[in-house]
Amino acid sequence: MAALTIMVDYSVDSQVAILTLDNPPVNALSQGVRQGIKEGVEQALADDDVHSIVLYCKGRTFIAGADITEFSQAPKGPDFHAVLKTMEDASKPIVAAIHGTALGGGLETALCCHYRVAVADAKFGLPEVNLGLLPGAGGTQRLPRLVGAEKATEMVTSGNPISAIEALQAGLIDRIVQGSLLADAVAFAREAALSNELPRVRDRDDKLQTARENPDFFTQVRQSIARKTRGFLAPEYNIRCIEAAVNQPFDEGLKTEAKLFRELMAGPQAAAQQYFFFAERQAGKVPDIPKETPEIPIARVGVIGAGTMGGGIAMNMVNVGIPVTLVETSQEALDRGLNVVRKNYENTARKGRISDADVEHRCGLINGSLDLNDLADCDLIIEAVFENMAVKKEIFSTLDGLAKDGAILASNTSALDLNEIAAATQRPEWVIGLHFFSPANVMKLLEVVRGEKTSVTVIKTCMSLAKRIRKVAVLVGVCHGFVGNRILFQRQYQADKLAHEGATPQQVDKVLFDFGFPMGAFQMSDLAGLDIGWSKAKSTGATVKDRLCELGRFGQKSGAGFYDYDEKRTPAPTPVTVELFEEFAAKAGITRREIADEEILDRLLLPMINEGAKILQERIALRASDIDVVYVYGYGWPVYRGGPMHYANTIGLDQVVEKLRRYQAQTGEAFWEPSLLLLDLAEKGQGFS
Ligand code: 3H9
Repeated sequence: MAALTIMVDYSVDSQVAILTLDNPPVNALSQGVRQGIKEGVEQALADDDVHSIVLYCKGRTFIAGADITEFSQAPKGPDFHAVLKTMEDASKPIVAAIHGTALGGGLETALCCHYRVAVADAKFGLPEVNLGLLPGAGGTQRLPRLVGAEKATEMVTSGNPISAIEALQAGLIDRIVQGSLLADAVAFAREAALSNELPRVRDRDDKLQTARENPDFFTQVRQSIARKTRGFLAPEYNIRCIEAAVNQPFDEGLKTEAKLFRELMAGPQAAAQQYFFFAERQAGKVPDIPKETPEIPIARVGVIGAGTMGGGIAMNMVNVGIPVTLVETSQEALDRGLNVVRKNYENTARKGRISDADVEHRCGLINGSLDLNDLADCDLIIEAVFENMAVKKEIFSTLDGLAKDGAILASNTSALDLNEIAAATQRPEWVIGLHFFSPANVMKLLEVVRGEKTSVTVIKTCMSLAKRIRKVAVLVGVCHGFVGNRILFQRQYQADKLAHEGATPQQVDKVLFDFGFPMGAFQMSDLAGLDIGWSKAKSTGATVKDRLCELGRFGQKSGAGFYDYDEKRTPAPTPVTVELFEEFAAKAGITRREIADEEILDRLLLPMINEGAKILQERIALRASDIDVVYVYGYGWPVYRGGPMHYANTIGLDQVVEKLRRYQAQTGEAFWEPSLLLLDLAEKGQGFS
């Protein structure tokens, strides 16, 4: 075997040239790969003893796409399009041998081969949309020619990969191999050489016919994804490319694709989404945990509390086959919790996402109990009762007496002092916070809260467990509200103030919705429930929220809160809320006024950025990008704006400081004082990095 570049080897097996790519971890199309493929194909074409070529990848996957780290660098080495042209125009058949994931530029490379064979568990996709892009190397023009415009549109707008069997049925691949991938691909190449055919995807046209005959097709696609893709540019650009594939000759379509790709690549959304791709992966890395740190095997989990959170947490575990002991204080509460879990699974089964047998299997993995002693054999026990320090301390003290040695004791607290909870045990190093977000079976974020004494083994185990249950974990330190809620408190405070000063809740919410959040601050409060931490007996009616609760307006669940709700839970503005804000404003001597949307947005977002900077300064978060991961996955910050810290970088930290100072001068409030870190970075002309 001869090395063409350090990433590509060339060998010949009885007239079949084999190009072996080796660029761990995912065989991205880095410069050395592109160069190696081009030289390898040219060498094989020049070699009279070679009649066909196989493109094969070492390691865990076929090419998973362009090398994203190269996007921010000046282009080097052979142009990707030139490499693909050499392949597509080759006078000897090329066979792509696919395992793992053929994604993005990887699938585009395979589409420029004459044939594609794959192992049964391979996956195929064009996920560029998730990076704010479109497949810019012919993918939008070639894929619909093989699988039809309908399937191609679905793949490029969702970014979701398809399985080998689906790919075979759709015509994307030619064969699923059962034996050794390389040996079978070589055998396939021999057959191909005998056939004397060189099928090029670009020459196909038949599969585009259905879309051509349906003039409403693209309108329907746009309508069907409008809600899900609101605010994002890339899905629409991807659709335009498929439209070009349907309506333009191939080479014209390629030009359209190239033009739209360049536009996206130059824009802020692609930058934000690519930043976020790496931010998400970075979040899993904890610098002070040595590689050799052992992990505790988690074979059984205990969950205390079968409410919305406890039930959702249990579902996460049984979804990946981890049995759960779910403990409640009364049979009624336990039955209610178990019923909700079953209903959730039955709904998922009704949508066809799991089978009826899955429903039974998963429900069967949850063992309900009324006795904390049943948690004695659990490797991890997660307390998910309501937010009350005294109750939590009592539970942890009890757990200390009954949990086995080496069991991790976790609290799902969303704001309380984890160190105080840990101090209720004799084993604080085994105590950690696992802050799931509601609904816990859906939301991707998990804040892993590191107490003063939490051991690195416990942290490492919990970070791994998060991956296993398909969550994105972010490690945070102890403070009131940790990263997510602490920042949110600032936004809520301003939202409330704005409503006192003259903005309506729907104006505030619309500003946030238009920015890209799925809902605004008041709708979010209504969803969470206004009665959290409120009791009829102790209510003083001191805030608008208290008064709403006194009126029985607890939020969505009672059909009314800041808004009125119909049976479909659609919010409608109500004079009740506005009158309450007017009454409170009058009492406080606030003159109500019209407030511009721009001021509302500033006053909601700038304090979040400032609080994020304080969190970094206090080392509650390891890095600015971790805060962004918390906000995108836990609070609906639009990923095309990167997260609050990335967003601050795009505005410029000097601008952030200037605006904070302006509001400080206007109001005289210390609230607006910029954090020291923010001041320092702004002065140096730097961003959060
Ligand atoms: C594209 O192709 C544009 C084209 O249309 C051409 C235009 C002209 N580049 O996710 P993991 C790194 S755009 C560079 O933890 P997994 C990743 O950062 C691309 N690096 O593993 C991580 O590094 P580290 C279209 C990449 O097993 C490590 O690999 N393709 C790339 O959970 C492991 O990643 C995509 O969007 C890359 N393309 O998942 C696919 N991909 O260890 C993006 C990964 O230092 N990739 N890395 O943190 C993925 O979806 C997943 O990585 C994959 C593996 C499913 C492949």
